[in-house]
Amino acid sequence: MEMNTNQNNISSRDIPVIDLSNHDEELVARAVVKASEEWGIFQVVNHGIPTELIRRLQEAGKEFFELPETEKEAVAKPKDSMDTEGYRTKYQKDMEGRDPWVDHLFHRIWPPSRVSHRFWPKSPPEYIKVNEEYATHIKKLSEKLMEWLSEGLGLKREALKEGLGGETVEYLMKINYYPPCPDPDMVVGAPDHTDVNGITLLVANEALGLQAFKDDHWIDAKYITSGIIVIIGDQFLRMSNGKYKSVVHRATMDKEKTRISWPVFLESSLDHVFGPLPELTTDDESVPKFKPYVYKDFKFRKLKKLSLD
Ligand SMILES: O=C(O)CCC(=O)C(=O)O
Repeated sequence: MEMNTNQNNISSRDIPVIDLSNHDEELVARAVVKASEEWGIFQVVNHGIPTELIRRLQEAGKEFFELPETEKEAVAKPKDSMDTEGYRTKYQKDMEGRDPWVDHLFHRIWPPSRVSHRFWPKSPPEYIKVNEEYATHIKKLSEKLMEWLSEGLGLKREALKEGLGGETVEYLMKINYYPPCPDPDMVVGAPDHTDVNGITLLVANEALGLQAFKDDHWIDAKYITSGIIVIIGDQFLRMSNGKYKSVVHRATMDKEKTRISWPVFLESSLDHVFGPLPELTTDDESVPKFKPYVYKDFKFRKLKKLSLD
């Protein structure tokens, strides 16, 4: 059946919420695996990242975006840069040609060898410290999730992390800043898409906007204070040989409130080759459903909307 992501069908079903503080780790791991198989998106609570740190991260990001444009331009993405890092304002039309209504900041937060402070705001002064602390925590949480997801594939705990590139896996912080929008039909926040990377961990402020597409319906991601939304991306869909879903999602606009979101994308370094994990396709019944790709080529083809095998 063809997927119609344009319809405005909103469902009252909720994206799964998983409490990581439950002492029965097997139960938690099973919930993470099930949500990744059936939804490709879920929200985790009591995940070990201090509420106060998330509050400080949000405050620092908000303060940066509230600076005058000239100050934000200090970390602008250079015009001739082929890389993602830097600040950009309203740049990409959606499929229907609607104008975007969002400003972005991208910078890597891990590994240290790939961190360039050139693109980290110097104002507010605590921006750097908060992001460094957040990087340590998000790395730990994401590695735990990857361990459970690897075991859910019947593999050793390190399998997905290693398949994504091990210690060379890059953590890319993005801040989306969506000002209030008087006419949401004319502009777009984030258009329908799946994430190109392995897995994304996102926090947002209290203005609603993130929606996931499931069973022909758009489903609102509920706001939970300090909740972290986990999104399975194309790399994990492929590495799991189709077992984990990369969810179609979008961000809508609020008429009155400014919405801000902080996704952290875990992705391979550009020259890394990824594809269905070899251990999953050893017997005759489990043929690889996807071809291996150098991540750089995969990203390029996806961006240019070229076919992908
Ligand atoms: O703002 C959001 O909640 C979603 C953002 C998103 O999907 C993206 O930046 O790729």
